[in-house]
Amino acid sequence: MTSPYVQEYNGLSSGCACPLCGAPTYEGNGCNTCFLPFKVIESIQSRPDMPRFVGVLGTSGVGKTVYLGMLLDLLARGECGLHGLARSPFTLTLHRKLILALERQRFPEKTPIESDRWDWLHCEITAGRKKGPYDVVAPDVAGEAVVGELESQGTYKTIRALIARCAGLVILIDVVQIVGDGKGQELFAMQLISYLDALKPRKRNRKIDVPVAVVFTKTDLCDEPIRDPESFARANTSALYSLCQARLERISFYFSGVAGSTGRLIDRDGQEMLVPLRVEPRGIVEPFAWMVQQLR
Ligand SMILES: Nc1nc2c(ncn2[C@@H]2O[C@H](COP(=O)(O)OP(=O)(O)OP(=O)(O)O)[C@@H](O)[C@H]2O)c(=O)[nH]1
Ligand SMILES: [Mg+2]
Repeated sequence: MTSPYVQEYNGLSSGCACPLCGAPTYEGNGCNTCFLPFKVIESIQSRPDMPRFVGVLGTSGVGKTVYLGMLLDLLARGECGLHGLARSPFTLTLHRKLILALERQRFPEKTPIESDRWDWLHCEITAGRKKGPYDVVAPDVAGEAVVGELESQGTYKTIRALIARCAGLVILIDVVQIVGDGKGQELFAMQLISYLDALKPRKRNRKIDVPVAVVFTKTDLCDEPIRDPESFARANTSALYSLCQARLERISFYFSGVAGSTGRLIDRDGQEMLVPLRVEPRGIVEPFAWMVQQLR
């Protein structure tokens, strides 16, 4: 049986429209415009309804891979009233990479910059009785690609297409850098919101309707527990906070942490490495749960 989705996009005889950017694609190939891999197109086409694309974005080293891998683990078990069922084997690759790394008391490898090497997730999400189930698709992108696209638009077409198309956005911010008085993380998040603003068509003077969750990561490394993320954002990232209030219709602030305790190892080359000694995920599902509740 052909799914309604395929029929809808079968205007072209040789293939279908790319579910991410809308450009024509050809049978058996990924998208030549935004580089959405064929396996993702195929997985989406096998489903009856169009998925929601979600962006989980942040600079390199902010914790995207760790966050997404742990999110998949918790969703598979069912947390915060959310259940996630992997809809494709490639979803399990991202999940497995994190779990295998944590089992060895390591963090996963950094994500390669080439978009054809990114892992993707495609999950069916059930959020209680009121909503769903519906599908969510998200890539685990490299931070350099996000920064590169913000700095030179059109350089990383997958990132551009994702920001233009996303139904929801999770922006990760490294809390250690914020507490250390660095402005880079805040400026990155502001640039990303401005880019979203530029790409999302809407009526004049209206705020951006896409729900945005701002997540301060690695809170396990903070000396002081942070109790109220919104007050923390207002006090420590005031320019970002004001921009969010001015431009976003739906915004919420969160904290997350995956490691319960960490240690520092020095390898043979004298390189220092942070390793997780204990795994104690906190605040992983909450931002995602808020965001999927907002998705229309
Ligand atoms: N303490 C602590 N450290 C973390 C946590 N998450 C990530 N880290 C550290 O941050 C590093 C980078 O995490 P990744 O998830 O690989 O970061 P990323 O955003 O995917 O980075 P790119 O792949 O380069 O874009 C890890 O190797 C850890 O050292 C966390 O929850 N707690
Ligand atoms: Mg990564």
